[in-house]
Amino acid sequence: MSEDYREMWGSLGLNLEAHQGLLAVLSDAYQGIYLSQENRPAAMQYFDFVVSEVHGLRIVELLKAKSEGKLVVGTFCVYVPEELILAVDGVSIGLCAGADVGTEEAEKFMPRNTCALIKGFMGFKLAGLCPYVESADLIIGETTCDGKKKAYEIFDEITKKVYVMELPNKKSDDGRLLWRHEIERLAEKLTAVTGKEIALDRLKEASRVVDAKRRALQRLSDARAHDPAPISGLDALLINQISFYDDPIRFTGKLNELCDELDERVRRGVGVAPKGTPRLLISGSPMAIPNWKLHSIIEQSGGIVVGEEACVGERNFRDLLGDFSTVDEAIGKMADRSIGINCACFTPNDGRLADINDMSQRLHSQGVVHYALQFCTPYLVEAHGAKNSVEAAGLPFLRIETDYSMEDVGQLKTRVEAFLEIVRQGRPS
Ligand code: BJ8
Repeated sequence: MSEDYREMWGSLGLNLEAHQGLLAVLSDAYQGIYLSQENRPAAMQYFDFVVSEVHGLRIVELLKAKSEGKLVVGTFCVYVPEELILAVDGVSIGLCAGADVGTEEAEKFMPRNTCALIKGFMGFKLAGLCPYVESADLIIGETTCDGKKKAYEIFDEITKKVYVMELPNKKSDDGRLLWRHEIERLAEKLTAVTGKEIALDRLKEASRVVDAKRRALQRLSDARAHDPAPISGLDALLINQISFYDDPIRFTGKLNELCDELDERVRRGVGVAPKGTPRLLISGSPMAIPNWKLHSIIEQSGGIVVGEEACVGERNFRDLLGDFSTVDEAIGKMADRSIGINCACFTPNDGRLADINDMSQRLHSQGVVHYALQFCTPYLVEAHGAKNSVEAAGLPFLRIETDYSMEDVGQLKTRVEAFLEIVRQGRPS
């Protein structure tokens, strides 16, 4: 951190000693995992800077926005339409959930067999380690998996800030209608809290900003289809993680600069790993920052990750909202766009199987690693269908179930190395 932010963290009620310890661990991990990579694009410097200021400068910006009367809204899921938050001049931020912190505190409220992501967001709050949750005026939850929806009840008891959107379980006509009503209800809630109506011109501007961000993320994804890959999977994952909490206009500008550099690399045949390096697609549970575990194991074992069929990845940016001429039409489009996301919380969810195979083809992936957090029942169960579908398409498949701890890294590395050998030989596992 370039400045001393202790006063600010203290005023937010963080546990200063524990927070200092967390930042020290993160900085070491970043050094070891990110800064030790070779031949990174020069434009990654901006994203390195953002990470170094994740609990510093960005929080200063959020507090400044609050002092100007803007609403800071924390979210946990890509079903929450960012456009609506921006249309009331709000700031949308993804909340901390990607590290094993405050587990002991979280387990006082949640069963031990709860996924690491849920224990992570509870733990960050309970241990006084998340300046985002403290800065947020409103936290939007959703009825996705059972763990999350029940955790939000307790999270609201603790923070008094949670508003929950009801997501259907099925993509039926009734399900779509329910979801459309939920988006209308969220619009009313945002208007009630801010006193600002959702006006067409503001919504159009918000949509332009969010779609531009999605387009830049699509460019990044397209660049990864090349061999040699112009950027590591680790760096691409980091950019996707940052897309949830950086200022969207600045982020889009910087990402487009990076993509220009990647296009140039592709033209010159420059890669971060030699041409012919085994290419893997990851599919499954989201990887919130600073969860870099699986990408780092794969890339340190001689493979390269070329895409993420995940919410911190393709599901977040694949579809644009596009143009509309009334607020009502925009709300209908928001409902259709987000319900097109193939999260394992839906049944049936065959669209996800098609997405995995489409991405594998487009990104020239030679194998699929299915990643599910321990106790994440929706994704753990869907691994069965994903395996059948990927193998039927002729690609090898590896199923990983893990958490945020480092205890199984050795074992995972052995399995990934064996899988990469299978991929090199070009045969299904
Ligand atoms: S749209 S994936 S962001 S719900 S890892 S908490 S599913 S037990 S996060 Fe998700 Fe929205 Fe779906 Fe995406 Fe539950 Fe699994 Fe934990 Fe999870």
